[in-house]
Amino acid sequence: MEIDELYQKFFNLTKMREYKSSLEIINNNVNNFSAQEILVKVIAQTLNNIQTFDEKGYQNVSAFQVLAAAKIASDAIKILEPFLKKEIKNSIQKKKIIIGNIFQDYHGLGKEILKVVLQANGYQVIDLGLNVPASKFVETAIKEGAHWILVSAMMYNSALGIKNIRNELKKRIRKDIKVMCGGAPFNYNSKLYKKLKVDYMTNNINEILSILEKK
Ligand code: B12
Repeated sequence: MEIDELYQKFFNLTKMREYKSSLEIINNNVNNFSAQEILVKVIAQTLNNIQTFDEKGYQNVSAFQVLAAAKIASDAIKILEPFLKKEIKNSIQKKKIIIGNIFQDYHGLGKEILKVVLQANGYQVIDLGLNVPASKFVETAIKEGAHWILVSAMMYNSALGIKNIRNELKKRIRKDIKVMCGGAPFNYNSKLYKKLKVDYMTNNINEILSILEKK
């Protein structure tokens, strides 16, 4: 089976809210593909494609289907976590990284994927969770001696709040703490992160790792 075929099967089962079979197909394929590939090309893709709209703006799936897909994805991520840790042997970095969803944003699945990938690569991740005020990101980074804040946003309006992280850093004169952001709104507007005074933006997992390694 190719990865695209696994995606299609997982997508169809998830859309039909087939909880058991969706997780079964992940379990049956953990040894056929890398865990990171399944996370990005199967699970993240499924969530991003589950909800489409017709020309009148009506959704093709119900809110229940989206919620069920989120639950399936969250449990599938848990299945993959130990495999990801086994795959990555280079676990010597001990950099602390603060992650979280910006204020008013409860779309935590992208952040979960980010978290398991970072942990598997040896980073010490401090996850502040969902709906996190800008000041909390900055206070925690300072308290923990972390030099990176990674912030996730899935909605345009919540993404705008990311700008407050830079304001809080300025207030405390902490130019040494870098901010990286990611999430759907940044795919549609490539200049948005600059407007929010963020240092880096990417939605590509490999790129996240190479930015963190270089800086
Ligand atoms: C699943 C989902 C939900 C679930 C979330 C469950 C959960 N536990 O996360 C539920 C049902 C709860 C939900 C609720 C709502 N949602 Co919603 N949701 C979605 C959906 C279908 C998929 C999002 C998702 O999980 N994607 C998969 C993940 C894995 O992708 P990702 O987050 O992009 O992450 C990847 C990368 O972006 C990157 N990344 C992510 N974060 C970061 C951070 C950094 C630092 C880096 C470097 C990279 C990075 O790495 C990840 C792995 O590859 C999208 C539609 C879509 N196609 O995007 C709508 C969507 C985001 N939702 C939307 C809306 C409007 C809402 C609600 C307001 C609906 C309502 N009326 O109540 C609420 C708001 C809740 C809130 N305040 O946050 C809108 C936002 C529109 C906008 N203007 O911005 C969307 C786009 C749907 C739409 N087209 O209208 N939602």
